[in-house]
Amino acid sequence: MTDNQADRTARYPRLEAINSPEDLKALPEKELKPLAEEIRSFLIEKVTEHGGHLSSNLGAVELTLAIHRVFSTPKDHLIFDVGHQSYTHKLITGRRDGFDTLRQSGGMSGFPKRTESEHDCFGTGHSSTSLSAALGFAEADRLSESDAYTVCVLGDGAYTGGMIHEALNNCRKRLKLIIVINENEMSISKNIGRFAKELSHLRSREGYLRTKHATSSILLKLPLIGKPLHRFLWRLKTAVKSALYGSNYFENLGLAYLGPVNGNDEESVERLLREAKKTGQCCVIHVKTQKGKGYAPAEVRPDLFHGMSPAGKQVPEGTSFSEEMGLLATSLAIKNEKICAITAAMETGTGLQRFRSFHPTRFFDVGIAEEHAVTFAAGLAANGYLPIVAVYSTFLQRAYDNISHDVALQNLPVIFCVDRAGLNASDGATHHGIFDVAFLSQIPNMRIFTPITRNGLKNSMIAALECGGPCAIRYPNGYEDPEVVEAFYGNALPCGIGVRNNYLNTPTDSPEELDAVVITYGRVVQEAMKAQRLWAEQGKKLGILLLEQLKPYGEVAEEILPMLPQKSCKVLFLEEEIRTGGMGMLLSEALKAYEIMDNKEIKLLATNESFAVQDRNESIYKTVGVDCDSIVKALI
Ligand SMILES: Cc1ncc(C[n+]2csc(CCOP(=O)(O)OP(=O)(O)O)c2C)c(N)n1
Repeated sequence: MTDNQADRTARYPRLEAINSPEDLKALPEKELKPLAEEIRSFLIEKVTEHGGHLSSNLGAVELTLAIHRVFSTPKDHLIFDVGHQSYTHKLITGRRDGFDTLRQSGGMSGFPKRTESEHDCFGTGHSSTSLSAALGFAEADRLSESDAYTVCVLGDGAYTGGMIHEALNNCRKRLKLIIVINENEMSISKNIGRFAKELSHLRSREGYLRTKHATSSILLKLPLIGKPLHRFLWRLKTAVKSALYGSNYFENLGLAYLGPVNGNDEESVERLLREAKKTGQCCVIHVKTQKGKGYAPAEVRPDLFHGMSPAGKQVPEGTSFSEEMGLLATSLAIKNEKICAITAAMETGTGLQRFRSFHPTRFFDVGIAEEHAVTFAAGLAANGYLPIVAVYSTFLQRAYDNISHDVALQNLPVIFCVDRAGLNASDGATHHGIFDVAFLSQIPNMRIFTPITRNGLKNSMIAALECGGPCAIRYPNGYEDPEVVEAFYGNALPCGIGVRNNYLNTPTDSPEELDAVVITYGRVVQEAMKAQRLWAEQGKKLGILLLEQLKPYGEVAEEILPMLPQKSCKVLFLEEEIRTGGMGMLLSEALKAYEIMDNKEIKLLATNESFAVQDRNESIYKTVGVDCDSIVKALI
């Protein structure tokens, strides 16, 4: 046993003895509370060190223990919505050591992953998918006459997503499906909207199902009068219950509803789950938990500990792109009363807090509902307003048809502020923003801006507001790089947006001095600059063209022409996005129409053709093949 292991065994004796759900099932009841405490301490230690989701995991400890004591994965199927609360599940299913590599290159994912464990039957990361998937599992089990159960766990935030309600609409009573709704009154920030209110109003009916089950079986056994009497009592009970409690959404859909119970009390949850299992039918279990439980700072401000960075990560001084967007939108909206801002449950992440305080009537948090956010914006725009939809690149994916059919087809002036564009290292495949350029490029009428400085962001916002049609402004997570500002803008911060270069600094400089040109946009320009320095050491001159706008590609191509050498040379199109349908393909195509390109050798360097993996910030460019070395190699 290593010192490390010995230390862990001393501090987490119960947890160290749990290597599978069977070990948990064998644990005496009185050991569960101390085990939950050990799990919390372990999670706090590991997540504060490596980063990850903390508050949601601390809230879901007892709930997860109860599920694993009542059901048996992998035979039974357990699906976590978003999956950011699945750490206890990972601990119980033999992945304790994985917490030392959490969210790192080649390490354990922060989300459930089919390739990671047989206990992760379905991968998640984006919200509100769990119930549709669970329904698929349950129907498949019905078809194959399996007696396996499917349990899905979703938060009251996920419950605001339309897919959950589409799936509820399809739920059938006779499925071995348990839907656990974990209400903690929080999405990332405070949960809002009608669904959240309705959930919190649902009143306790503990024991109801047990009584109903027992009464039903007795009545139905009575000859002749059994069935009609059962029907009569059922109607009477529904009427009385409705009068007492108001109507219950789930019961109105024909599903059994149990709860709410304290989800941080393992015994209560376990009892409810066993009751639900006994019915053999589809049940909704409602639990209430405390987000951040057991860690005082997270109990007070669960939003601040929703997602944590690894210990020691330096946060640069200044204003992040998200904050800058929020500030710009707020000040532009003071002058222009038509500007509105919309977020899909990501107010803080997208920097819109100040907008909400200054312009509360023009701020809309629609819940985790990106499709709705976009079409809602289309409605506002069609009725004379100027909506800004601030959304992470990866979450915008699900609103593709809304952007195309509702916004672009009608050429409506909606501004998409596409945050976290590009690679987002440690969250992994589900969170990289590497598809937006490709999918937005296919949409007619759409303009795409790609600022990489705060000034560029401001100019893009102004241009977008003026253009009168749909625009996407995409920018990465984080802060502007002073070296990029220095190299491409010097002291003069230009108005307008366009193509910037860092090789025509004086009137006597000429593109003819260049040995090759890199055309790029976004944060990956930093890798091109490294390659430029490397080339300079060898006496070779690499020119970089930094694009602040991509689409319309024809306009951008025309702007580029005077900056290209007439002579024969290599031109490398570099992007941290997916290659197919991206800038490299489309802009090189547009440029090929000009004679100047006839003697150029075109190279494309982009994220290789797959879902990029999770990694450290420092190594992700190398992993996906768009780092400095790959650039140099491509130019040989
Ligand atoms: C489609 C989509 N939009 C946004 C997010 C970002 N996100 C991650 S967790 C979360 C809140 C989830 O709240 P809830 O389901 O109540 O779970 P809790 O964290 O409260 O346990 C959000 C908005 C996401 N994962 N997927």
